[in-house]
Parts: sequence; structure tokens; C-alpha cells
Amino acid sequence: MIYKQITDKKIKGQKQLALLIDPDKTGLDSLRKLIELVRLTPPDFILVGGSLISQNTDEIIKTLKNSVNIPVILFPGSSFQISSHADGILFLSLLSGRNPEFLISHHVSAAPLIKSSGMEVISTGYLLIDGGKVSSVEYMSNTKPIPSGKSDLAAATALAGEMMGMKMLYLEAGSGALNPVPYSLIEDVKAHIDIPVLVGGGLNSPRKVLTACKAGADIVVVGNAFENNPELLKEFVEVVRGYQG
Ligand code: 1GP
Repeated sequence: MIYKQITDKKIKGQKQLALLIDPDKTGLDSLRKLIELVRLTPPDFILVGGSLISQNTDEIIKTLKNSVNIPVILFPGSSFQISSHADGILFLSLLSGRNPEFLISHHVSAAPLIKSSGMEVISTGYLLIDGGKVSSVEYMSNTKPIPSGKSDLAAATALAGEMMGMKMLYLEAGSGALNPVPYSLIEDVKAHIDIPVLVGGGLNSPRKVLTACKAGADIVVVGNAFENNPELLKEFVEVVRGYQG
């Protein structure tokens, strides 16, 4: 059970690293290279997804499942990105936005397929935080991010998500964000909720990853940094593993 692994580690104060693979930005060659590195220094999870619809998702997930022994979790940008080969899915609801399509609509379309696949479903409140530039999520979902200085709004939204029964909360600055989710915002959100918190977007150096961990992130998500330089994986895994609160 993926969620049990997450909560067990959270209870022990162990931080976790999720490697994000965007099928639209990952060709077979870079996937093979990444797999080699993942075998040497495995992160805790692999997330697969992105804002655009990709033909590749199924193929990438099958290749990963045949090559590595860590959970592969869907991180879908829409209901078109469901692959029955994944171990689980972050069933995301874009709580920071007011677009019903991303709050509940895609979910209705995808629910029967997800149910029949038997994959583990982890309902996750997804909060887009202003990362200093227009993100793909903002553009594609047609929703506004929460201003990065408004941690009270983020905390109230996170709390509402927890009250609605969400199992995790994802603070997203957007892929390649200029500014990652601020320390104080992560800290404020953590002070209001007990469910595990993922933080991603613009975490492109060990120092930024460490800062997110210190602020309270239970899981840090990194995509872009590894797309640019897959060799960074080892260093990032070591920073997260070695974290002592
Ligand atoms: C994006 O939070 C993830 O959805 C990861 O962001 O690609 O900037 O690491 P990066």
C-alpha cells in the first residue's frame, strides 16, 4: 500500500523524494538513462504526468514497471492520462481554483476506469501557488494560483481539503517555477493540517529541497532538474534520505 508507506515514513519523520516524469518531455533514450540512475539510487516514488495529453504515458509506465521496483504513481493533468498499469494515482482536485472541470468533472469521467484497473487511489487536494510566472497548470486549468504571500488562504484551503476527506495535500508552484513554494507558506499549511504534504515546482537544487523539507514538506517532487541533468538524482536522494529534522 503506497499510502501506508507514506504515512509510516511521515510518522517516523522521514522525508521522501518523488521523481516526476513528464511523458511529453521524456523520450525513450532519456527514460533508459533515468532508469539506470534510479536503479543505482532509487527515489521513494516515481510520478508520471504533465499538463498536456500524451500518447506515451502507457508505454512509459509499462517500461518503468518492468525495470524498477518502486511505486509508479499517476499524476494526471486530465482524465485522458489514465494508465491501468500504474500502481496508484494521485486523484487530484484543484482546490485553489474555481473551475469545476478540475474540481470534479474529469474525476467523474475517469472514476469507472480507475476502479476497474484496481490501482490504489489517493485523493489529493492540489493547490497551485504563484511561482513567479504563468505555469502550465494555470494556463491549462484556467484558474488563478494562490498568491505566494497569502499563506492564510493556502492554509484555509488546505484545511478545507482535509475536512473534505482528502488524504494528501500538494503545494504546487508549477513546473520550472522561478520561485518554489515559500518556506512560510509550507509552514503555515503544515500548522493547520495533519495529512501528508507534497511540495513541488522549481526545486532545482539540493538547497531548495532541503528548505522545503525543513519547512515541513513530507514529500518533495522534482521533475525539471532531472530533465536537465539526470545525474543530479543521486545528490537529491542523499539530501532527502539524510534529512534529520
Ligand atoms: C510540477 O511540482 C512538479 O508539477 C515538479 O516541478 O518540474 O519544477 O521540478 P519541477
